[in-house]
Amino acid sequence: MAEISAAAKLPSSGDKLPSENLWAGSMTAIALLLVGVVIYTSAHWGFHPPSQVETIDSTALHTGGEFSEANLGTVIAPDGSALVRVVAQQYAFVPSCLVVPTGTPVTIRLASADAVHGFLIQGTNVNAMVVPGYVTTVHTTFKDPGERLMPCHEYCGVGHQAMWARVRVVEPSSFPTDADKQKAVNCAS
Ligand SMILES: [Cu+2]
Repeated sequence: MAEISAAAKLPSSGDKLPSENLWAGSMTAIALLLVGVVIYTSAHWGFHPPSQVETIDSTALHTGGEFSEANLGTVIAPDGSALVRVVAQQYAFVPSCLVVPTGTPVTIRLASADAVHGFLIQGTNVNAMVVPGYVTTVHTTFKDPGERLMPCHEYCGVGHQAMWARVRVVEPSSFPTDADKQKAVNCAS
């Protein structure tokens, strides 16, 4: 009785308890599931991190260049695709209501005038950060007409919760055009 040492009661080093096997197996399954989700969302839904590293002077957006006031909003390129330019600033997106056509490739370019912001468009693959000093470019296509919310999802200061825009998706036939085609359009056009 007294001869049984404490060490003899422990399982030998090669043994695994059933609970250990269960734990290792379920952790492996969860890790594989997460990898699968990443592959599925990137391949099927087109979720990709914005890979373009394009710099801009965030302190001078209002003084001219690509993100000057007349350029903010949507322009239709000669090939029919849409290009949307937006400035994110504390605590609004400019313009606050974007208009885009259905069934058309849309490129959205954002620049921040101050802090780090983020944006997503409900029901689409659009979800990115807007970092001062860089231009964020995302691509999408809107299938159905309607209105979608575009909130800022990166805490950017005390007014963050009020920072959101709307995206109005319309049939190409009812897309607004600027009379002299000099200015980008938005919901108010
Ligand atoms: Cu913000």
